[in-house]
Amino acid sequence: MRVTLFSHESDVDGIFSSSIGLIRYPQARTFFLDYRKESFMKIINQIFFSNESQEKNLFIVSDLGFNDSLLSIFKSTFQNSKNANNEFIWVDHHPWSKNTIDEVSSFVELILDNSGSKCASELMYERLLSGNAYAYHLANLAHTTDFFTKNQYLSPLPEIIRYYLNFNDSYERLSKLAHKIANGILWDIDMSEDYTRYETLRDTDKKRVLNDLKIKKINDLNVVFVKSSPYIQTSIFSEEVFSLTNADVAIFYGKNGKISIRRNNDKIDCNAIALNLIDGGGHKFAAGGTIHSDPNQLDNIISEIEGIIHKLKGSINN
Ligand SMILES: [Mn+2]
Repeated sequence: MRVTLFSHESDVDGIFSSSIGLIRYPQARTFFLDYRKESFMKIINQIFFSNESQEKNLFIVSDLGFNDSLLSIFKSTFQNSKNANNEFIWVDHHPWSKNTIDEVSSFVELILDNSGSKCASELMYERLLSGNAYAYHLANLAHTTDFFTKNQYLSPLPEIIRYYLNFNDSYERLSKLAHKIANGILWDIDMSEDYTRYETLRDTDKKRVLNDLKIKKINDLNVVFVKSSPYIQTSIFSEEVFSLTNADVAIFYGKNGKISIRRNNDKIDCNAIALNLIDGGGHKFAAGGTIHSDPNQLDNIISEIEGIIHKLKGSINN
């Protein structure tokens, strides 16, 4: 059987989901994707071209929410491929629309959790390796990272992942990392050397970014706007930003209009804001998307976020 694993590229949960898949299927090919349409088209292409192979295919997608705008193309791809005797498992903890679930559930085994209490790695563990002590440990570490519970130590993998995403060969680097983790290696000499290089780049960028912070009061929220950097791991850095500013919400913005949202308390859900952005998604603690307005003007970013928060707070208070 040919096994292909598609997983989220940008965090511990995504990489660990893939590693758990690799413990179960060491022969699997791995793909690491983001939320752009092109990424989802990679899934569709892989499924489409596999129909020609004689061997049976198993496709596992993990830690990626569904892109509803691609529903009909996914549906026909699944349908054709099912006829070729292929199998699909989609494991996810982001919210799925009822319509999508209804439309795809006869082609795909859906392992979804929308309780907001599990990460994708835990669902992968339960579905693929229930009872395996090492996979359980990985799932648990991913949970600690995803839910910011800080109840156990994790080597600086979130930052190593952030660092690797900056390279042209990020795919090879992430894939190697996922294989190491599948083999029980959570830290080694290569990671240690990479981390030292990374720290220099990160600290230079941190200084620059902290000089440019903007804080704005929107309704009852203090919102801090922070320039993002490819060398800064947003969730970890957001804690530093919160302790410096005592803001309720942090909006990290990049040149391309990409926004990451983190919160300091439960006054607002990050994904509620993100759902008003282009391709927005995520969960209560962390979410992201792309703004509609010109991303080169901070004022535009601020007023778009302001509009969204007014809308959300208005609909709650009135
Ligand atoms: Mn996740």
